[in-house]
Amino acid sequence: MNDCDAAHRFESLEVKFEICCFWWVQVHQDLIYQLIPQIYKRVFCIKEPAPRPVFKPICIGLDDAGKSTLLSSLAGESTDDIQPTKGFVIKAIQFDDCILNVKEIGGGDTVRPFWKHYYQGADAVIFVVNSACSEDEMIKASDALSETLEHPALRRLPLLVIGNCQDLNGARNVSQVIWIEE
Ligand SMILES: Nc1nc2c(ncn2[C@@H]2O[C@H](COP(=O)(O)OP(=O)(O)OP(=O)(O)O)[C@@H](O)[C@H]2O)c(=O)[nH]1
Ligand SMILES: [Mg+2]
Repeated sequence: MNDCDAAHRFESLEVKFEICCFWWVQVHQDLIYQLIPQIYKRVFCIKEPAPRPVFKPICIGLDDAGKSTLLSSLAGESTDDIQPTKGFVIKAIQFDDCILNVKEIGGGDTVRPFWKHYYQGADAVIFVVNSACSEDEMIKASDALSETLEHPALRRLPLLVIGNCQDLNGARNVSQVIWIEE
Protein backbone atom coordinates (compact mmCIF):
# COMPACT_ATOMS: atom_id res chain seq x y z
CA MET A 1 0.00 0.00 0.00
CA ASN A 2 1.44 3.38 -0.96
CA ASP A 3 1.14 6.61 1.06
CA CYS A 4 -1.78 7.87 -1.04
CA ASP A 5 -3.87 4.70 -0.38
CA ALA A 6 -3.12 4.82 3.36
CA ALA A 7 -4.20 8.48 3.59
CA HIS A 8 -7.39 7.71 1.67
CA ARG A 9 -8.18 4.76 3.95
CA PHE A 10 -7.53 6.83 7.05
CA GLU A 11 -9.88 9.59 5.79
CA SER A 12 -12.69 7.11 5.12
CA LEU A 13 -12.23 5.61 8.62
CA GLU A 14 -12.43 9.13 10.06
CA VAL A 15 -15.70 9.77 8.18
CA LYS A 16 -17.13 6.44 9.44
CA PHE A 17 -16.14 7.31 13.01
CA GLU A 18 -17.89 10.72 12.72
CA ILE A 19 -21.04 9.07 11.31
CA CYS A 20 -20.96 6.57 14.19
CA CYS A 21 -20.62 9.37 16.77
CA PHE A 22 -23.43 11.34 15.11
CA TRP A 23 -25.67 8.24 15.12
CA TRP A 24 -24.84 7.50 18.78
CA VAL A 25 -25.67 11.10 19.81
CA GLN A 26 -28.97 10.97 17.87
CA VAL A 27 -30.01 7.68 19.47
CA HIS A 28 -28.96 8.65 23.01
CA GLN A 29 -30.03 12.28 22.91
CA ASP A 30 -32.44 11.96 25.84
CA LEU A 31 -29.83 10.20 27.97
CA ILE A 32 -27.26 12.92 27.21
CA TYR A 33 -29.68 15.70 28.12
CA GLN A 34 -30.36 13.94 31.43
CA LEU A 35 -26.68 13.35 32.18
CA ILE A 36 -25.31 16.82 31.44
CA PRO A 37 -26.93 18.57 34.46
CA GLN A 38 -25.93 15.65 36.72
CA ILE A 39 -22.30 15.78 35.56
CA TYR A 40 -22.33 19.58 36.02
CA LYS A 41 -23.61 19.20 39.58
CA ARG A 42 -21.00 16.50 40.38
CA VAL A 43 -18.11 18.56 38.94
CA PHE A 44 -19.11 21.71 40.82
CA CYS A 45 -20.25 19.83 43.97
CA ILE A 46 -23.79 21.26 43.80
CA LYS A 47 -26.04 19.42 46.26
CA GLU A 48 -29.68 18.65 45.47
CA PRO A 49 -31.96 20.57 47.88
CA ALA A 50 -33.77 18.28 50.32
CA PRO A 51 -37.36 17.67 49.19
CA ARG A 52 -39.76 19.91 51.11
CA PRO A 53 -43.10 18.66 52.40
CA VAL A 54 -46.14 20.11 50.64
CA PHE A 55 -49.22 21.12 52.65
CA LYS A 56 -52.63 22.03 51.26
CA PRO A 57 -54.50 24.36 53.62
CA ILE A 58 -57.71 26.12 52.65
CA CYS A 59 -57.93 29.85 53.29
CA ILE A 60 -61.40 31.19 54.04
CA GLY A 61 -63.01 34.25 55.60
CA LEU A 62 -65.62 36.86 54.70
CA ASP A 63 -65.13 38.96 51.58
CA ASP A 64 -62.74 41.89 52.01
CA ALA A 65 -60.99 40.19 54.93
CA GLY A 66 -57.78 40.46 52.87
CA LYS A 67 -57.14 36.79 52.00
CA SER A 68 -55.91 37.38 48.44
CA THR A 69 -53.80 40.36 49.50
CA LEU A 70 -52.18 38.39 52.29
CA LEU A 71 -51.46 35.31 50.15
CA SER A 72 -50.13 37.37 47.24
CA SER A 73 -47.74 39.24 49.50
CA LEU A 74 -46.57 35.96 51.09
CA ALA A 75 -45.99 34.59 47.57
CA GLY A 76 -43.95 37.69 46.72
CA GLU A 77 -46.47 38.91 44.14
CA SER A 78 -47.88 42.37 43.53
CA THR A 79 -50.95 43.34 45.58
CA ASP A 80 -51.82 46.34 43.39
CA ASP A 81 -54.69 44.94 41.37
CA ILE A 82 -56.43 42.31 43.47
CA GLN A 83 -60.03 41.56 42.55
CA PRO A 84 -62.64 39.75 44.70
CA THR A 85 -62.15 35.99 44.35
CA LYS A 86 -64.87 34.26 42.39
CA GLY A 87 -64.85 30.56 43.18
CA PHE A 88 -61.34 29.66 44.35
CA VAL A 89 -57.67 30.19 43.50
CA ILE A 90 -54.61 28.16 44.50
CA LYS A 91 -51.50 30.00 45.51
CA ALA A 92 -48.12 28.29 45.97
CA ILE A 93 -46.10 29.80 48.81
CA GLN A 94 -42.52 28.62 49.18
CA PHE A 95 -40.86 28.49 52.58
CA ASP A 96 -37.36 27.20 53.37
CA ASP A 97 -38.75 24.06 55.03
CA CYS A 98 -42.08 23.49 53.27
CA ILE A 99 -44.37 24.51 50.43
CA LEU A 100 -47.94 25.62 51.00
CA ASN A 101 -50.42 25.15 48.18
CA VAL A 102 -53.11 27.34 49.67
CA LYS A 103 -56.61 27.15 48.23
CA GLU A 104 -58.29 30.52 48.79
CA ILE A 105 -62.06 30.43 48.52
CA GLY A 106 -63.93 33.68 47.87
CA GLY A 107 -65.88 34.96 50.89
CA GLY A 108 -68.75 36.82 49.19
CA ASP A 109 -72.36 36.07 50.18
CA THR A 110 -72.94 34.27 46.87
CA VAL A 111 -69.77 32.13 47.18
CA ARG A 112 -69.98 31.13 50.87
CA PRO A 113 -72.76 28.55 50.40
CA PHE A 114 -70.37 26.67 48.08
CA TRP A 115 -67.37 26.57 50.47
CA LYS A 116 -68.15 22.98 51.45
CA HIS A 117 -67.52 21.77 47.89
CA TYR A 118 -63.86 22.81 48.16
CA TYR A 119 -62.92 21.25 51.52
CA GLN A 120 -61.84 17.83 50.20
CA GLY A 121 -58.09 17.24 50.46
CA ALA A 122 -57.45 20.15 52.84
CA ASP A 123 -54.95 19.47 55.62
CA ALA A 124 -55.39 22.72 57.59
CA VAL A 125 -57.73 25.72 57.81
CA ILE A 126 -56.59 29.34 57.65
CA PHE A 127 -59.36 31.76 58.60
CA VAL A 128 -58.73 35.43 57.85
CA VAL A 129 -60.77 38.13 59.54
CA ASN A 130 -60.68 41.90 59.13
CA SER A 131 -59.87 42.80 62.72
CA ALA A 132 -61.12 46.36 62.22
CA CYS A 133 -64.57 45.37 60.95
CA SER A 134 -67.90 46.24 62.62
CA GLU A 135 -69.32 44.18 65.48
CA ASP A 136 -71.99 42.75 63.13
CA GLU A 137 -69.33 41.64 60.63
CA MET A 138 -67.33 40.05 63.45
CA ILE A 139 -70.36 38.02 64.53
CA LYS A 140 -70.98 37.03 60.91
CA ALA A 141 -67.35 35.91 60.59
CA SER A 142 -67.55 33.96 63.85
CA ASP A 143 -70.75 32.20 62.70
CA ALA A 144 -69.20 31.38 59.32
CA LEU A 145 -66.16 29.86 61.01
CA SER A 146 -68.20 27.84 63.54
CA GLU A 147 -70.34 26.43 60.75
CA THR A 148 -67.27 25.61 58.65
CA LEU A 149 -65.54 23.75 61.48
CA GLU A 150 -68.55 21.50 61.93
CA HIS A 151 -67.96 19.97 58.52
CA PRO A 152 -66.60 16.39 58.84
CA ALA A 153 -63.75 17.08 56.39
CA LEU A 154 -62.40 19.91 58.58
CA ARG A 155 -63.38 18.98 62.10
CA ARG A 156 -59.99 17.67 63.24
CA LEU A 157 -57.69 19.87 61.16
CA PRO A 158 -55.27 22.45 62.57
CA LEU A 159 -56.77 25.96 62.54
CA LEU A 160 -55.00 29.31 62.15
CA VAL A 161 -57.01 32.51 62.65
CA ILE A 162 -55.39 35.64 61.23
CA GLY A 163 -56.56 39.03 62.51
CA ASN A 164 -55.80 41.05 59.39
CA CYS A 165 -55.84 44.83 58.75
CA GLN A 166 -53.90 45.62 61.93
CA ASP A 167 -52.90 48.95 60.36
CA LEU A 168 -56.50 50.27 60.50
CA ASN A 169 -57.93 52.37 63.33
CA GLY A 170 -59.89 50.30 65.83
CA ALA A 171 -58.23 47.02 64.85
CA ARG A 172 -58.86 44.39 67.50
CA ASN A 173 -55.91 42.66 69.15
CA VAL A 174 -55.40 38.90 69.44
CA SER A 175 -57.49 38.40 72.57
CA GLN A 176 -60.36 40.42 71.04
CA VAL A 177 -60.34 38.35 67.86
CA ILE A 178 -60.25 34.97 69.58
CA TRP A 179 -63.92 34.09 69.94
CA ILE A 180 -63.83 30.47 69.04
CA GLU A 181 -65.41 28.13 71.51
CA GLU A 182 -63.50 25.01 72.48
N1 LIG B 1 -55.75 48.65 55.24
C1 LIG B 1 -55.64 47.36 54.84
N2 LIG B 1 -56.32 46.97 53.76
C2 LIG B 1 -56.19 45.67 53.37
C3 LIG B 1 -55.37 44.74 54.06
N3 LIG B 1 -55.48 43.54 53.45
C4 LIG B 1 -56.28 43.71 52.40
N4 LIG B 1 -56.72 44.98 52.34
C5 LIG B 1 -57.66 45.56 51.36
O1 LIG B 1 -58.92 44.91 51.52
C6 LIG B 1 -59.58 44.79 50.24
C7 LIG B 1 -60.02 43.36 50.01
O2 LIG B 1 -58.86 42.54 49.92
P1 LIG B 1 -58.89 41.07 49.27
O3 LIG B 1 -57.51 40.53 49.47
O4 LIG B 1 -59.45 41.09 47.91
O5 LIG B 1 -59.92 40.35 50.23
P2 LIG B 1 -60.45 38.85 50.13
O6 LIG B 1 -60.59 38.35 51.53
O7 LIG B 1 -59.57 38.05 49.24
O8 LIG B 1 -61.89 39.03 49.49
P3 LIG B 1 -62.73 37.95 48.62
O9 LIG B 1 -61.82 37.35 47.61
O10 LIG B 1 -63.84 38.74 48.00
O11 LIG B 1 -63.27 36.93 49.57
C8 LIG B 1 -58.58 45.30 49.20
O12 LIG B 1 -58.93 46.63 48.87
C9 LIG B 1 -57.25 45.28 49.93
O13 LIG B 1 -56.38 46.28 49.46
C10 LIG B 1 -54.66 45.20 55.23
O14 LIG B 1 -53.96 44.47 55.93
N5 LIG B 1 -54.85 46.53 55.57
MG1 LIG C 1 -59.84 36.99 47.47
